[in-house]
Amino acid sequence: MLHKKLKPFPQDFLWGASTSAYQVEGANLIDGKGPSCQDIKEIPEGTSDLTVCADHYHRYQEDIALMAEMGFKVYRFSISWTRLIPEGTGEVNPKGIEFYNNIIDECIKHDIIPLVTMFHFDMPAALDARGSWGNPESVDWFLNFAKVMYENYGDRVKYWLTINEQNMLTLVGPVIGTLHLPEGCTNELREIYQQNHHMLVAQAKAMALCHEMLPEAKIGPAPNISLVYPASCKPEDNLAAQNYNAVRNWLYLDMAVYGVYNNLVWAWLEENDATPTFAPGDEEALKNGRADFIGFNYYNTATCEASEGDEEMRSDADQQTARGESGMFKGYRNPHLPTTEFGWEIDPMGFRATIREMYSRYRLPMIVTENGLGAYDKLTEDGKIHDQYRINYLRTHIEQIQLAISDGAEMMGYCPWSAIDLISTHEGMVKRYGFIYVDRDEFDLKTLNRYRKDSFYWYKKVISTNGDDLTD
Ligand code: BGP
Repeated sequence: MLHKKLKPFPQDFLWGASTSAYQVEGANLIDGKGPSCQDIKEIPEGTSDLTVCADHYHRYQEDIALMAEMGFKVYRFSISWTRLIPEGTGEVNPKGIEFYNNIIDECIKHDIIPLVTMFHFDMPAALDARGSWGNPESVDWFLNFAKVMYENYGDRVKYWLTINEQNMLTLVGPVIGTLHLPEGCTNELREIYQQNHHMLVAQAKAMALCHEMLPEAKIGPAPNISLVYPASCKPEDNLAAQNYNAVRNWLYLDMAVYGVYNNLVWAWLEENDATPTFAPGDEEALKNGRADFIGFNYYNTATCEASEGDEEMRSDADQQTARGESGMFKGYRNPHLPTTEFGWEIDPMGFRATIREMYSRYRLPMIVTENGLGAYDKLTEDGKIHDQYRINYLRTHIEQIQLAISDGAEMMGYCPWSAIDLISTHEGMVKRYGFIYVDRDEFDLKTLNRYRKDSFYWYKKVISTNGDDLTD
């Protein structure tokens, strides 16, 4: 659709950016924090561990002041489960409660709205040892954690996100360091989708509890949504794209919004003897969990072709590279899209297409909870970081949000990844995303001083003009 005149960003549009606890905080076993699955995982070779990260734990005041300087309206961060409850259940850690009180108060002091992710890839190690999300009790563990957060922070936190990228935990858990498979597991697919089911029920119950305990607050999911294109106009490829769209995207949003399993996914699970077992009350619980808005992460689209059912699927897939499922779809490299230095395709127009499709399916306001470019930034001798490539990436994506708004979609805000440099899920510190540069290398912690990148000044102007001026 060509627009003669674009609609402006809403006046109360929430400009900001995101981080997650285990990637930014460091201090991973300090002040009573228990280990999470991230602290006991095998660190990918050549990448930093999580002991220091960006040292946000000790420098959050400086970091939030820099966010305020950019004009942030919102800061999306996650709460570490094991900082609050070191063993995952039982004793609450007062120092952990205090730390997030400080973060929230610091945001409010600067007129920044805290947007809290309740779970970002960091299952308590003690609960991992008890089966992680595969244990039916995980629903209650999570609900208890949710209650502790609502009780302590609900007076000031009005926007909540449940589980970050549940779809990626399910699709590429080993890459993120989260998949827990019990010994002797004979049907991996069933095990994984049983874990997924527990997360879905946990999310639904946490949303219902939020509405009960904090009637003023709003809560939504935060999956990673990438519209899937067919590799060609062959009808077989189109069906494959529908299949992957269902498995990757709609399963999660159909559940968060309508409380039902996506029918294509269910049929595929049935076909593979992998349908999850429902505990008594699950069906009702899923129906009762109601998202008020949709948070979603977008990095690029996906493309796939038909699967004949007997081919080998690639084994190196991560969040943004489609693998394939025999007889359902097969990942395909889109030849029309450039890629980042780390091999992720770049597709701003696909952002608009994704937003349009989501809005026509779900009709809920949406906030972008991640979007961004990972690159090898360089600090110059005079303390500058010339990240024009990041500005280009962000600008072209913000343009597409405005086009999507002009198409009639309801957008609440934009929180790119990431506010500040932090550790990547599996590619270390050198894969930087932030507006704020952190002076450290993969293994050399250097000064940990903060520097404003070129994108910092650019984003500040974008925010101050409410998205009217996207020029350099
Ligand atoms: C998302 C995660 C983030 C983040 C981002 C970038 O999948 O929610 O935690 O890290 O992707 O990915 P990566 O760190 O792999 O570059």
